[in-house]
Amino acid sequence: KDVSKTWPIMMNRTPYGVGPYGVDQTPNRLGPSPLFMKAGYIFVNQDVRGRMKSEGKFVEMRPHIADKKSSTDVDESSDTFDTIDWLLKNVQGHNGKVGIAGISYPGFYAASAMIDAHPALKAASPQAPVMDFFDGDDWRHNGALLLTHNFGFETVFSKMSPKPRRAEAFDFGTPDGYKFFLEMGPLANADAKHLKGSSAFWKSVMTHGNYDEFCKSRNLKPHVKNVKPAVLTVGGWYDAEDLAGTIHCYQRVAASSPECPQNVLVMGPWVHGGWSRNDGDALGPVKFNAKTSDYYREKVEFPFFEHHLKGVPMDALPKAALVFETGTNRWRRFDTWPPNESQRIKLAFAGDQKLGRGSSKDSDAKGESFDEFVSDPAKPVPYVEKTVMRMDKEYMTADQRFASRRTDVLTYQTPVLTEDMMIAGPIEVELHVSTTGTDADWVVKLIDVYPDDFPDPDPNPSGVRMGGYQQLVRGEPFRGKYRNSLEKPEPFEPGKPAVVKFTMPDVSHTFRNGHRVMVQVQGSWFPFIDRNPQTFCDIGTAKESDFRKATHRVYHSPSMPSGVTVRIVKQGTHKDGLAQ
Ligand code: PG9
Repeated sequence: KDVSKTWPIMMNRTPYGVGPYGVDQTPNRLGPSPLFMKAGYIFVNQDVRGRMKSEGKFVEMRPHIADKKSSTDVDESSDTFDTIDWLLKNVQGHNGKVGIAGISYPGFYAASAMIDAHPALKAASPQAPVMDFFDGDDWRHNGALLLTHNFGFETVFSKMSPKPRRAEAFDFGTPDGYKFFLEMGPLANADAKHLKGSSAFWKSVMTHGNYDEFCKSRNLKPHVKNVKPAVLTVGGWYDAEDLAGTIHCYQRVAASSPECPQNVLVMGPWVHGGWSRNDGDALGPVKFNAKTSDYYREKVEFPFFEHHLKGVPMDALPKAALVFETGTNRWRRFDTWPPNESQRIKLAFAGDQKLGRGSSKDSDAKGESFDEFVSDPAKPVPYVEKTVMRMDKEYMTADQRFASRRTDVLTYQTPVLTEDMMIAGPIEVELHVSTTGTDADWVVKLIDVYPDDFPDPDPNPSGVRMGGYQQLVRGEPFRGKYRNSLEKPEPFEPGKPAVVKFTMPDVSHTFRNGHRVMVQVQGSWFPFIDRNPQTFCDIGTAKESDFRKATHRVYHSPSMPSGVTVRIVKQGTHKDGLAQ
C-alpha cells in the first residue's frame, strides 16, 4: 500500500493453508510477529505444492534432490527458489531482498529454502524445523513411535486439504488418552479401528518401522550445507515435537557453511512455537521470572530481519548461541554450542538408588550390582499424571513423583547439592541392561528434585505442592532392538546383558544448591510412545498375543557402569545475557 519506498519480501511456506483466500481477504496476522506488520514488509504466504490452493502432488517431508537432473526434479528448495524468482519479476515495490521464517513444518520449508538458496534470500529463520521425522523429530525417537502426538495430528492434517475447511473433530469418546490408546490395543488397530484409511501417511509410517530408504530420504540434515543467507534457528527447551531438529539445523549450518554471514541458535524455555505467542514467563508451575517470548520477538527476531533485509543496525547477537538457562532463569551467550568450555561428568547409577559422580563402586559395597523391575505392557507407565487426550504441552516440566513411586520405575538420586550445578548441551546415556524378553524400551528421565521447603506459587490455582517437586528436565526413549542400528533391529537374548547408548537432546539447566539430581529408568512412557510388545517383532503388525510382561534389569558395577554423562559449565565470565 505504501509505494513511497521499496520493501523487502517476508515469506512463509506452509502445508496448513494461507487462507482466508481471495483478493479482498487479509489474514489477521502477517509475518512472524505484529512488529513486522507495523514496520512494513511485502508479505508472501504460500501453500506448498499440492496443499490447499496450490496445484501438484503434496509429498510429506518432500525428499531433497541433491543433484537435480531436469525441471521435473522438484523439491522444497527448488520450489522456493522458483517462487522467489517469480516474485522478484512480478511484484512491484520490493527492494530485492527476501527473508523466510516458519515454525515446525513451515520451519522445514524455511530450512529447505536456505539450501541452494536464491541469491535474493538474505535471511532465514527455521524455527522448530522438522529435520528428520524418523530420528528425533515428530514421528520417531530412537525407533519408538510418538503415538498420541501423531495420531492426534493425523486425525486433522490428513483431512484438511485440498478443500480448506475445518475438518470435523475426531471423536475420541473419552478425555483420557491413556485409556483410549490402551483399549485400542496393538498399533495396527489405530488404522483398522479409527483412522480407517483416512491417512495414507500413517499407513506408510506403519510399513516403514525401521529406518529404511523411505525414512532416510526424508532426512534434510545431510543436505544442509554451503548455506549463504544469514540464519537464526529458534526453538524451545520444552518443544515436544522438533527439539532435535532445531539443534541439528543449527549445528549443520555451523559445520558446513563458511560463507554464512551469521548463524545463531536461540533456545528459550518454550513449548513448540511458544516463542511466537504468549509472554513465556512460565510452563505449568515452573516459573522463569521473565517475559522470555516478548524479549525474543522484540530484541532478537525482529531486529534480525530488519538488519539483514533493511540494513537497520542491531544489537550484537552471540557468535553461536543465545540460550535461556533454566533454574537460574537468565539468558546466556555462548561462542560455541554445545559450549566448548564445559567439563563432562558421569553421574553413575549405584546401589541403594544412589546417583554418584564418577564410578559405580558403591553398588559392590552393598547388595546386588543391578536393579530390576517387571515391565507389563498391560499397565504401561504413564508419561503424565493428569488425564489428557492429546499430547500434553506441559509434560516436559511435569512433576515425576507419580512415577518414582511405581515399582516399575527405577530411581537414582544424588545427595542434596551444596552448590549450583550448571549443565549445558546433550546428555549421554549408557545403560547396561538385560530383559527376560527379546525387545524392550528404555526410557531415561533427568529430573531436578526441589527441596522439601520450596514455596508454593501464590496464587496457587492448581494447588500444586512445590516442596519436593520432581521437575522433568529431559526425557527420551530408546527402543532396544535398534541399539546397534536404526535400520537393522536385533533381538535381546533373554537374560544376557547388552549395552544401550544414546544421546538425549540438549538442555541448559542449573540444579540449584539445595536441590538433588535424579535419574529415572522405565520400560514404557504411555501413550507418549507406543507400547513395546517386549517380544522381537514388527510392532506395526504385532498381535495382542505378542505383548508380554518381562523382567528388565539395569546393571551398575565397575564393569557395567550404567549412568548419564552431563556437561558442566561455569557461571559464565562473559556478560550473562542481554538485559531483560
Ligand atoms: N511438527 C509438527 C508436525 C509436523 C508433521 C507431523 C506431525 C507434527 C508441526 O508441523 O506442527
